[in-house]
Order: sequence, then structure tokens, then C-alpha cells
Amino acid sequence: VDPSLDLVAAINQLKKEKNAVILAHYYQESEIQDVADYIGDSLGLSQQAASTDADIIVFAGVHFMAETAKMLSPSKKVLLPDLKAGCSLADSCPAPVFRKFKEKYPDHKVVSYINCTAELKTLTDVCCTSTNAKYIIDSFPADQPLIFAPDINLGRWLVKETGRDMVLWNGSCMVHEIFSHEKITKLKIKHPNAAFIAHPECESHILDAADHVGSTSSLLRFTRESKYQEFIVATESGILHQMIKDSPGKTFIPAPPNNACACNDCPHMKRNTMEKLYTCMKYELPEIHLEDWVIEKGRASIDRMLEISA
Ligand code: CIZ
Ligand code: SF4
Repeated sequence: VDPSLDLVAAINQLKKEKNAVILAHYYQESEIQDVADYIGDSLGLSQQAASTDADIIVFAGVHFMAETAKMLSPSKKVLLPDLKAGCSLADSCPAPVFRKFKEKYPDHKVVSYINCTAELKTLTDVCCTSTNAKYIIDSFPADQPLIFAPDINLGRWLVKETGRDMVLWNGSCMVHEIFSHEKITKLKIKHPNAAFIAHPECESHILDAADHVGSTSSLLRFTRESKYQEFIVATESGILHQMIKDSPGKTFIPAPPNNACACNDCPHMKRNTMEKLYTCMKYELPEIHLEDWVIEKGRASIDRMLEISA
């Protein structure tokens, strides 16, 4: 890419020319969020993907999210700026291994967090997100045994919140499982008036210390609506961009991980760059392809989620 090219202008031009829509996750770098048509968490973006009348969906996020967009809009071209933008959580539950695991529990229904591969969705009865997970679980009769996949931290939190025992798959997110309890405790002492907020993909000892636990959009709403002026935020640091935009007078401190970094970025999300966004729109590559049976079977689990939470 010519370094003198105005990427923002060029991307906006391509959007118009090709009737393309850019959906960006809150964990994308700020510049990408600012050029996007919609910014959201995985639930909000999949709803946008289902309802858009654009010809091309450019998904600035990770692979499983672009797959979900393709399942919901199979006739559209779905592009992902970097095909290697994967997800440690989705990767922690390979469908062939899960299929064998599931065979041990023939009476169980499967609820899967939407952060999983398209193929895992074909083995799932109902998908959920962290926003609607409690509601989805409660929609099953109390005597219906359930398997929850793939995130064990979210699963444990849901067992606690719903009072319902579930068989849990042992997967996790590399970003949310490395927050340092010790460094967070020190930060809380230094900022006694700050609210500590966390995403339920964090480990239970982190969640136990939180003033508010919620999905990406719930955390954003909490920072906007609560009376607190200062927040320590235990989730991917990309979300701070919208928090600061929504509440310019408030202070946001990213919770530190167990390494030398001051904040916690998802390396998969950050594979997408403005340059890659531009070239992907220009050449309409790389494109997401899914087999018809995967679209059909996987989509049923998302449709059930959207029906139940409507
Ligand atoms: O960790 C993630 O990738 C999350 C929380 C995604 C989402 O938007 O639900
Ligand atoms: Fe996957 Fe975690 Fe990155 Fe989200 S933050 S895309 S769950 S690795």
C-alpha cells in the first residue's frame, strides 16, 4: 500500500463503490472502529449481519464472528481482513473432539457460547452470548441436563448465577484468563473510588472481586449509566475507546495482566489493520466460505438463540 494513501478516504470510497458495510468489534484498534458502519459485541454484530442490505460484509473481528455473519447472510460476500485472526477460545474446542465428548452424555442438550467455530455450532442446540446466556439457560426445563461449551469460566459463572449444574467443557480465552489478581488489588487500593468491572470470561477469583460483571455491551452501558467516575476494566482493552468516547469526563484504567504489559490486547483481534482492511476491500479477499450443511445446521443454533432472546 502506497504510504501516502489516505486510508480512511480510500476505505470510505470503496464502501460506496461496492455497497459494502464494515462491522467492527469493540476489540478492534481505534482507527478501525472509527471507520466502521457498526461497532458492537458479537451479538450486536451478528444481528447487524442478519439485517443488512449491503452486498459485501467486511468483518473487522475474528474468524468465528465472520463465520457467524456468513451463516446469517449466506448469499452475501463476507470478507475478513486477515484469515489468521483466530480465537484461542474457539480453538480450545475442536468439533471432532467435542463430538466424542458429547456422545458420553446422550440425554444432554448443548448450549454453546457464540465464541466457537461454525462446525461446533452444528453440534449445538442453542447458541448464547454473555448478554443472553442466563436467559437461554433458564429457557430449558429445570430437569433438562445441559452441556455448556466452550468457556469454563463463563460456564462456572453461569452455574453460580442460574443455580443449575451443567457439564462444562474446559476451554478458555487467553486474554481473559491472565488478569493479575495481585496487580488489580494494588490498583484498587490506589483508586479506592473506582468501580472494578469484569467480563465473565475472566477467572472466578477475578469475578468474585468485581463490582459489576457483564458482557461487552453491558460493561459499556454500566460505565455510561452508573454514578462512578473511575473504572478499572478487566476485559480486552480495545473497549476503552468507546468507553472514553461515551463518557469523556470519566477515568478508565485497563486491568493489568500477569505479564509486563499494562493492558490486555487480543493478539487475534489486533491482526486486523487499516492497511489490511483496505486491501481486503479492494481485492475482495480473503473471503469466508462455508459448506452448505455447516450453514444449515450451524445456523439453526443461532436462529434458536435469536428466537428465544427476541
Ligand atoms: O472475548 C470476546 O471475544 C468477546 C467478549 C466477544 C463478544 O463480543 O462477546
Ligand atoms: Fe477469542 Fe479471547 Fe480474543 Fe475474544 S478476546 S477473540 S475470546 S481470544
